[in-house]
Amino acid sequence: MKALKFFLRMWGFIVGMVLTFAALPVGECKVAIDDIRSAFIEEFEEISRTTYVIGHTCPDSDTVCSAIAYANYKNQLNFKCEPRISGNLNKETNFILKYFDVDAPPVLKSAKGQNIILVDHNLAAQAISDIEKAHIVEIIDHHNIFGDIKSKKPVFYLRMPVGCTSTIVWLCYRQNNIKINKKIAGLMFGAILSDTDNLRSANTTGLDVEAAQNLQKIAEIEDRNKFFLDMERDFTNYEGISAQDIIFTDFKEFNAGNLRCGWSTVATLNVEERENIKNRLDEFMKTFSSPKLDMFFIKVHEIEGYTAEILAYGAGAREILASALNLEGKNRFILETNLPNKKIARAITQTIENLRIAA
Ligand SMILES: [Mn+2]
Repeated sequence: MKALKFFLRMWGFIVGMVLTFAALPVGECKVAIDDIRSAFIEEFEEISRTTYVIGHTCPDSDTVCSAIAYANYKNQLNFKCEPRISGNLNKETNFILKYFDVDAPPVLKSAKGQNIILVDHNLAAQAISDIEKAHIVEIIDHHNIFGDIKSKKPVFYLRMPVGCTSTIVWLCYRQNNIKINKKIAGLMFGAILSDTDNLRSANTTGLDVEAAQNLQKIAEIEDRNKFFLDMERDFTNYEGISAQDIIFTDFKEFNAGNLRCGWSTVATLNVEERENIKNRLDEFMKTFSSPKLDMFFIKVHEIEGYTAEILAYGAGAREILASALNLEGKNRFILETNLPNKKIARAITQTIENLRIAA
């Protein structure tokens, strides 16, 4: 009897172990995922036609590089895909493409009637203008879901809370055991550094770090920091650009309580440049006024050491900023580690609302 009990117990243990380990490898699932993906694309009558992979308007490096890398990935799986862009490339993206000797994708003039894969966005306002007339077959993205892109049929929607779309594309290659060539690796590497500020921004995940390390090796880049600074040098060169243009290149507005605030973000290369630009912008702001804004904030950050200084203009703006950042009594608002704009804007809004309640 004892022997039987022991045998049953051991049998249960062995079966349990087998089931556990059988469930661990995801190899079997990967094939299934790709079957689903191809089934969706094949449902469209125009399957023999090319599917265009395209990112958002005002293209940045992630949107362009992910479109190229994802089209390349789909082609390895025997789909007919080509990357497209929806606007002019910025200096940073031009640097990456030139560095790895890759041609810029052509501009897609119209999405009407085309098979489209969206990368790096899921918002109609950021998509090519006639997106509602397209057959969207996939969305690969890492942003919040706004949900105003409509599809006529079920789409393959791959969305992960990581720092960069290229990290998701890298994962697609890995999960399907598809070799990444040096050029494609370089593009994805550049995109990840761009979207994560060289793996330092608050949205950087372990997966972004792993992807960047792997891609850096394939792309044969020796020094990541040097590559990043080279990539940003042109992008942060404001020679010949007016203070007003610098301030309004990356500008947003937000409501804080009953106040309307302006927020400008300016990237510089290092602390010295941060100081230079700060002085230029501060000089300009003494003469600037906007009738519809109550407060105006400018964040000048530098990418070498990842510090920032925030400038505040308008009645009470400095006091509110000091309180929001816990920097009361300081005459300059310097962040030893750069913070996301959203986080600062939220703190400002909270401070203003608290004041309103107290009053
Ligand atoms: Mn992105």
